[in-house]
Amino acid sequence: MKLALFSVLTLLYFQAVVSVKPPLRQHPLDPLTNEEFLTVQTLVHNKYPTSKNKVAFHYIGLDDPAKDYIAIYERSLIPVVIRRKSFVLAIINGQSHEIVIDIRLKTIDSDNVHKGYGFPILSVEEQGVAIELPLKYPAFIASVKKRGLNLSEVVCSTFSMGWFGEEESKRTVRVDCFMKENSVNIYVRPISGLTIVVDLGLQKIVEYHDREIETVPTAENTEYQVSKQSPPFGPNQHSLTSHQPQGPGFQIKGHSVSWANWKFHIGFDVRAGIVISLASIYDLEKHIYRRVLYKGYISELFVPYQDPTEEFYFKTFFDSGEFGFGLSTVSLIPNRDCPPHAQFIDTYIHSDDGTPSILKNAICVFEQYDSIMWRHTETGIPDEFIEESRTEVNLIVRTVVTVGNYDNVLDWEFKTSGSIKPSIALSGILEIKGTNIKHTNEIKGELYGKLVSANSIGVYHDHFYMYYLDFDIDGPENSFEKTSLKTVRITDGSSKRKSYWTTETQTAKTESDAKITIGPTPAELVVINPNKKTAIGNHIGYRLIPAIPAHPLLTEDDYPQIRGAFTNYNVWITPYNRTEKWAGGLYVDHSRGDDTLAVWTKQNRNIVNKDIVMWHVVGIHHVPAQEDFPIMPLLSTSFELRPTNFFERNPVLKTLSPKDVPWPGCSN
Ligand SMILES: *[C@@H]1O[C@H](CO)[C@@H](O)[C@H](O)[C@H]1NC(C)=O
Ligand SMILES: *[C@@H]1O[C@H](CO)[C@@H](O)[C@H](O)[C@H]1NC(C)=O
Ligand SMILES: [Cu+2]
Repeated sequence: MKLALFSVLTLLYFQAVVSVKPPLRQHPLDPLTNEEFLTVQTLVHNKYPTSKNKVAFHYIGLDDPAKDYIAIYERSLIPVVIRRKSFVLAIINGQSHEIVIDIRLKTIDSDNVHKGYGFPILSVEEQGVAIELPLKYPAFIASVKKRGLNLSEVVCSTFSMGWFGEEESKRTVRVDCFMKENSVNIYVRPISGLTIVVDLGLQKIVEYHDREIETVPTAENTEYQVSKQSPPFGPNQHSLTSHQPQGPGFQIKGHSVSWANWKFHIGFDVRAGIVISLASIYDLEKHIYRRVLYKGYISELFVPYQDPTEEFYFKTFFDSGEFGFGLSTVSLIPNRDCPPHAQFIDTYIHSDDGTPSILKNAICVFEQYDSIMWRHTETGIPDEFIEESRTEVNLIVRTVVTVGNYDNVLDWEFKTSGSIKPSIALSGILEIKGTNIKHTNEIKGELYGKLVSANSIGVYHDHFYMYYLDFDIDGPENSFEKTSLKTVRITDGSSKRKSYWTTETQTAKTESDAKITIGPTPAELVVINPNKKTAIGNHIGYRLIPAIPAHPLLTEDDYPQIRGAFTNYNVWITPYNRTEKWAGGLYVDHSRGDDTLAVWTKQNRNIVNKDIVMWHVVGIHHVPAQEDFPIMPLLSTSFELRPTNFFERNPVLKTLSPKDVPWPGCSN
């Protein structure tokens, strides 16, 4: 033993002497590096040489380490061996393979063929091939000519097709085409009346119909590039600077962030996009970091359009499972998407041949001098005037995911008071359906949307974001409590009042108890640690302050709703299960809804004093209006995870406001 310890110390000493700056140790939750992607690519290619096999990588990600392993990793003082494994979905000779690779040992641990329904995420490259096909397809060229349009000004885009009860499913996409003539705003200029279906395996058009002709909306007033706009500009906005003379209040080491009383890890995945892990908050009284969230990310985004005609019925998108939130993450624009004092993190994504490429400025981190943390003006004490106010400084972690026409601005906001506030803001361009109608007085019958400009229908649709929130409130064993607020009638004349309200708390025993529809009856939804109490005896916990609820309006037997059944409730609780990551299923393209959260929870498992996961649906019903055209100002929604008897008292009671910065020309 002594000898071994001696060798370790010698080794450490030796390393300290040799390397001036030791390389940053990899964290087991770090996203795959460039080299790791290449190792995965090589190992799969070694097993399936591309000379003899057709190999396409549809997902390469980190294979989640077991939570027990992470607990050991976090506790150990001596560095443990970093486990690095990758989970791969590859289509090899037409079959979906699930491959687990040990990156460190350079071995393939397992390789199974998926036999069920559905297909993996579409690759960017195969979609790139599909959108070129119509431009060389004689029937399409004839249709373009018939409409009097210029083929050189046509661009096309791919749309996942869903599943509508057909017995056999192939990997197909619909292709819609648009005019890019005189405006880059292609999505508001669709060429209507065409059905183009491309088989991604065959890479050819397998179905084509030219149905009817509706006017292509004109390019007039659709441009949004500032360089193409003419005056007058306005309203005017004055300059504003941000200046942190002491530097940023946060530190990023690799992918680990520490700021104020928080520390957490930022991961990234080609499917999930940004992943927040190991979020812990420092307790000033207990002198320890206390775990709040083991992991949080957007598990799926379901966007069903509400036009059942041939033109639009299939448009029921699952943006994460079909297109990849990570693959659709875009580089942030410094000083525009994030303030001047932001710091950026790059990440890697991969192509369908497995080659990694860097995505610059994928994530930004910055402090926001927001508003008031707490305040009070006291006028009730004679001869004394008390006013106390503390500035609130928050930390924002931001990404933007642009899936085709829509831009999703996704923030994780951390507050020193212990709250985590995820928010979503939508921008981008409406999906427009062309029409011959130029004015609302020409409307006869159902439009399935609103006229937002001449010849342009903004089709009704929803955006349902499904958040995966694996709480570990002071440890993994947690319970879920619903505290209902209910009216009590006073009938015995004991008060001048006739009623009051009080609370009634129930612990959800099983998954069924925890399927929550947020409605008119108010309730507090709290994840507690049933094994820990505050000094005065309350169970420590974190409360969900939900987003404004949006309930699905499709019938439960409708095919898109079967696939998107995870939106049937606003909140769900499941016992933690490493494979239950994707609320819409692992294989979402052409899925049949047999691997959704709604199906898993039918097991009605016990969730008392267990490692539990909360699933929260944040929805927006979108009835388009003229202001959404030609490009939509941010439309936002958010929710809050707020400490509830987690601390003994207000945890920011003794937090000082940041020092005032002297500024030239300012008197105070
Ligand atoms: C069609 O578009 C191309 C490319 O923009 C342009 O060069 C050409 O002049 C257009 N043809 C007609 C007939 O407008
Ligand atoms: C984890 O989830 C999968 C899918 O729902 C299920 O098949 C499996 O039995 C679960 N494992 C445990 C330990 O519950
Ligand atoms: Cu919308």
